[in-house]
Amino acid sequence: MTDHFQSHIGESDPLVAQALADERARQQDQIELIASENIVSRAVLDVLGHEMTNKTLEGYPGNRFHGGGQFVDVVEQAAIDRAKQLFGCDYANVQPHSGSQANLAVFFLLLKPGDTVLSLDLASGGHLSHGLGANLSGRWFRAHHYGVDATSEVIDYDALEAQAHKVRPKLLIAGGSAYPRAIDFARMGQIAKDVGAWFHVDMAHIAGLVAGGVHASPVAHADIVTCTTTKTLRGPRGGLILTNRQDWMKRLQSAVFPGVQGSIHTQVIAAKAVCLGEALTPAFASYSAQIIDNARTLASTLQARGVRIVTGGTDTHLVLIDASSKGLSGKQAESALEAANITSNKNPIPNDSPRPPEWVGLRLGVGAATTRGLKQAEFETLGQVIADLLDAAARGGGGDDSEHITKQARTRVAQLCAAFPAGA
Ligand code: DSN
Repeated sequence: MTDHFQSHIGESDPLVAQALADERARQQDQIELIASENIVSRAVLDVLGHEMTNKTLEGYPGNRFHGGGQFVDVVEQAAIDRAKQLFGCDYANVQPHSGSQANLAVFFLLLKPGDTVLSLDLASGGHLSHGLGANLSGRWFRAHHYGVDATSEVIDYDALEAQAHKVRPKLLIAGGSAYPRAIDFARMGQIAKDVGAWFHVDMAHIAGLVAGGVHASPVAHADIVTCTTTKTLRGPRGGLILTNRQDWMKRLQSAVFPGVQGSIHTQVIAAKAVCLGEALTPAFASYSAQIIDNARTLASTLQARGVRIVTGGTDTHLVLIDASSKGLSGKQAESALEAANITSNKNPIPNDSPRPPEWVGLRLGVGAATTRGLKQAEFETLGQVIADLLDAAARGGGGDDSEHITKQARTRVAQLCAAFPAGA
């Protein structure tokens, strides 16, 4: 393939050029079901490779510490205005380098070391930046976690309310990385008010669904909202912070810069502006609706083949499989799919082992494949292929049977990849 990378980078750095070409081919030749991934538009890709990356700037539009920022000001202001319009809020900070950095800025704004936070348990779908012991948030704050109902596997809001009254958090956090159901932001916001806590929603995974109007928005219920611009929002790697709290706006700016970050990633901010502009279009709303239809089709197809789906279904882009329903660990299930060029990740499920090798969850997300154009019919095919692979892995022993199923699955995946090319 002769392209930009081979002609330009190939001369100066063949190793990197080869890895880039291989990665492009990998993306084209597999079906991406990692829930935090997506396929950005050509416009977003082009912007990420623009000379704007050369520009160093600190501060905010109109008030920079370095000269020459007039054109970056244009794109940062556009990103701010579009984020405000898209999510219906009064203030947006588009500078966080990631979702975790956005969360860190919120903690820096609102908390002191030793303060109490209450967030979703990791095995119930929470995120490591919400108070996990290995993360700064778990070391500096007293983190308590709420979980899900043992039977429905949906957040147990009554238990959460009782726990909030008991531990009296300064910050109640909603959201995570593997919770497939709609979150009741109104109820959680009320619980936070009742116990005198601030309510922070990390909508990283579902931001695109909120933008597209297929998941309730947290903005009216939360004091502060963070998200990434990757995942369902289908933008560059980076974070956003949104709030309607007029009294926090200035302090929040300082919490991001110089609180937890230095100079901005100028070209990424331009790419955020493009992604937010795309998310404001009717086409994006249709895309979000298709995500929900696709995820539900995938879940019901797998269920009909005897695969247990955590919570019994999905309201989002996520389908969380209990691989133990087929006698497999999450890692075994992930490997079985990977052998047929379907990419996913092992994940804990509620009440899972704390040890990753023993996790029995497999997390699937339909955002990227939906961008390729796969609809319900293709997700039904994909569900059958995945069930075949899990059944073959469960029978174990490798051998002809397993090789035959994997080969057949690879062929069907290759057909889907050819029919629905990745990227522009
Ligand atoms: N939080 C990780 C995930 O959900 O995969 C990365 O964004």
